[in-house]
Amino acid sequence: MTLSGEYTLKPRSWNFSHAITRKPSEAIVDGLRAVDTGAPDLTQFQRDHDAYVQALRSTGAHVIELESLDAFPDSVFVEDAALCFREGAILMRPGAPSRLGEAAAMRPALEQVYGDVRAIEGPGFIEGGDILVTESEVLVGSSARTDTVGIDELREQVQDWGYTVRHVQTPPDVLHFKTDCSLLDETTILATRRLDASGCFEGYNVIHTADGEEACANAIRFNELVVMPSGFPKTAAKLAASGYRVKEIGNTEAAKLDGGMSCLSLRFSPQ
Ligand code: CIR
Repeated sequence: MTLSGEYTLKPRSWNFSHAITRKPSEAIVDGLRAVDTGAPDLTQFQRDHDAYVQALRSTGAHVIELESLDAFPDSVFVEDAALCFREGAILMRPGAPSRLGEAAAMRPALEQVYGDVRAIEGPGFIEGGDILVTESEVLVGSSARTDTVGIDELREQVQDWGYTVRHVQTPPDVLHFKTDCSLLDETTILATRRLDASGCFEGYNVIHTADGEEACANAIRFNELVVMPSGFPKTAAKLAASGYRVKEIGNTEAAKLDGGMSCLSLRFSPQ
């Protein structure tokens, strides 16, 4: 409370009390990838994953680390299996057949923290990586994994919680909408020029990834930190110069499977 007696509400789009992660499994070598650049090294993956969890915890958040799931090689990328709001959580319906079962596997963890856990029932598909929740709206990109029917069902499911869903396009040959963008604060987005050129961020301030560093567009704003993959110095410097506190995390192994910083966690503050 301020001296004048007003409550200062923290922006819900980047202030989080909780996160859920899942440990990488030995099966990670069978994870999906657009281009095969070699199998990820589990030991390095685990090291980077530990550093990621530590970074989230350093902000004071409670991080629930789930055990690895050998039946689902891509299950370390928890973001695709669910979408969390203050009011409740929604299990997604991943468009990749090998990932469909990850949604149900996430239910028990979400029921520990939420009284209201819903699910996309289908027939459409939708993955969390295609969803950017800003302070004012929920942007969902159509992609090879997310279709119009899935987006329409999400819209219906979140209507009574007061969220507005806007259907946008993930660029062709890009895995997910958030492969190319991240939320930095209530009004600012980090995006590649190719995605920004689609016009989907009209009304927002957009900071572009530096030329040649498009692969770092997938970052997260988590409390006071902007967590981004290491190895992208020009974009990191741009963000620091704009006043963000940047924390770099190794991402070489997840990147072999087209994964980045947002994919590795569900971030939320249950009411
Ligand atoms: C996949 O293709 O589904 C995984 N190998 C990578 C998922 C990355 N998730 C994300 O961007 N949210």
